[in-house]
Amino acid sequence: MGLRLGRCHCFCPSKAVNCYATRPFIAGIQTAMSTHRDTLYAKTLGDPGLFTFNSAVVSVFPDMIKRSVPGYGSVIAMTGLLAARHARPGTRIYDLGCSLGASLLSCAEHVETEACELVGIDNSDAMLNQCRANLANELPERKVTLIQADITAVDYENASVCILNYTLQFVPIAQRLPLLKQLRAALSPGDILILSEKLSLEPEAMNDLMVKLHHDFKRAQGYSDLEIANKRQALENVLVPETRDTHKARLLEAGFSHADVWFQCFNFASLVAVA
Ligand code: GEK
Repeated sequence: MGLRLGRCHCFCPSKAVNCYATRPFIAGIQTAMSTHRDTLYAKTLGDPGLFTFNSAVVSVFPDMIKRSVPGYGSVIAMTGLLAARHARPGTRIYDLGCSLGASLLSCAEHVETEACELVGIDNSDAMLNQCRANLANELPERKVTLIQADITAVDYENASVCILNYTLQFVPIAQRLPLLKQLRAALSPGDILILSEKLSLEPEAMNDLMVKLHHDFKRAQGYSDLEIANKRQALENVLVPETRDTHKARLLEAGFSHADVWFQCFNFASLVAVA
C-alpha cells in the first residue's frame, strides 16, 4: 500500500509513532503543542456565545481537536489508507472542511494518491490561511488546491474520494442530503465518501452513557468541568449530531450503494460509503 510513517498529521512536531493523536486513549500525555494549549473556555463564565472557527480557535485547533474528539488521530491516519485504496489517477480527492489540512496530509503520505489533485475546502479564512502555511511547510513539492467557500456552494466534479471528517455536523440538516447527492454525482461506482461525525445514540440511555464517557475522555485530557460545560453550551445548535441509522439511510438516499461504520469511539464514528 505504500504506507510511509512520516510526520504526524496533526501538525505537532512529533513523529507519527510518538504522536499524541495516535495514542488518544492514554490519559495525561503532554501534547507537543503545549504552547498552543486550548484554554478558550477555561475562564468564560455565563454565556460563552456561539462557537465559530475564528483566529482564536485556529491558534489552538490541533490541541483542541485531539483532546476533544476521541479517535481523531486514528481516523485521520486511516483516512489516508482508505483514500489510497480508492484514489484513481487523474481524479480529485476532495476534503470538505479541511481545517488545517490534516486529512489532506494523510492522503498525501500515500503514493497511490500522487496522481490525484488534492482539493481542500473550508469557509473559515483564518483556518484556510493556516492550512496554506502548514501545507507549504509540510508538502512544499506538492500542489494542493485550497478553496475558501461554503461546502454546499461548490461544484464538485471528477472525484474518486470525498472526505467529510467532522464537518457535515456543522451543515444545516436540510442541506445535508443535497450536498451528499452532489458528492455522489461527482463520484463513479466504486469510489468512496468518508464521513466522520459526532453521533447521537439510541436509546436515550445509551446516548447518556456515551455523552458521559465523552466527558470522561475530555476530563482525562485535562479539560475542567467548567470548560466542558462552556464548550457544550457554545456548540448547542451549531454542531447538530444525528444517529448512525440516519446517516446510513441518507447516504443510501443520496445514491451510495452501501455504507457502514468502520470506526467508532464512544459517540464519535466514521463511516465509509461506496458509490
Ligand atoms: C480535520 N476535517 O482536521 N463550509 C465550509 N467549511 C465549513 C462549513 C461549511 N458550511 N461548516 C464548517 N466548516 C478537519 C476537522 S472541523 C471539526 C473539521 C471540528 C469548516 C470549519 O471552518 C472547520 O474548519 C471545519 O469545517 C470543521 O479532520 O472542529 O469539530
